[in-house]
Amino acid sequence: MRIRLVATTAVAAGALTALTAVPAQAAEYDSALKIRGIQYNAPGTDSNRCSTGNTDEEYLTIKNYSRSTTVNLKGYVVKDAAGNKFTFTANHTLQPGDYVKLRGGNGSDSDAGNVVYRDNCNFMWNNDRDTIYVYKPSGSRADVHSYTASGSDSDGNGYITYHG
Ligand SMILES: [Ca+2]
Ligand SMILES: [Ca+2]
Repeated sequence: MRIRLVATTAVAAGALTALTAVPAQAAEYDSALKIRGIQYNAPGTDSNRCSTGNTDEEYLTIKNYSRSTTVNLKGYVVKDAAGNKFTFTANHTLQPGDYVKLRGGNGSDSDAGNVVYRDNCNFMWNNDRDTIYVYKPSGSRADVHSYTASGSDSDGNGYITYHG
């Protein structure tokens, strides 16, 4: 985040410290689970054929950033800008530092393998721009990030890192 100081002479040392301490993400939520990153554009030519397509190469990674709390994904909801929605319906525990890849397509969900499939062969995340919403089972928001391919993916590999 670039901060442009206009009236440099008027800025006291204390104010400058406060400015530089402001995090790049303006709105952060009190949530253990946040978005680690997203492969919004699956490598190769997109094909949503269930048998031979590459929807499973499009994935969202959600990580537990808490140092002490284990979280069950059951009841968590992911939405895109258009309102397409996926609900984690099965128990899947994320220990501190643990993560899950929510992949498109069909496959075997695995807690040990850190993967859940959307069981839908259509792509969810737009290749040009979209917004990723994560909601707690209570309905309150856990995390949200918007992206554009031109502005958020500088190396153009279809992957964007958020909380890392
Ligand atoms: Ca996509
Ligand atoms: Ca990238």
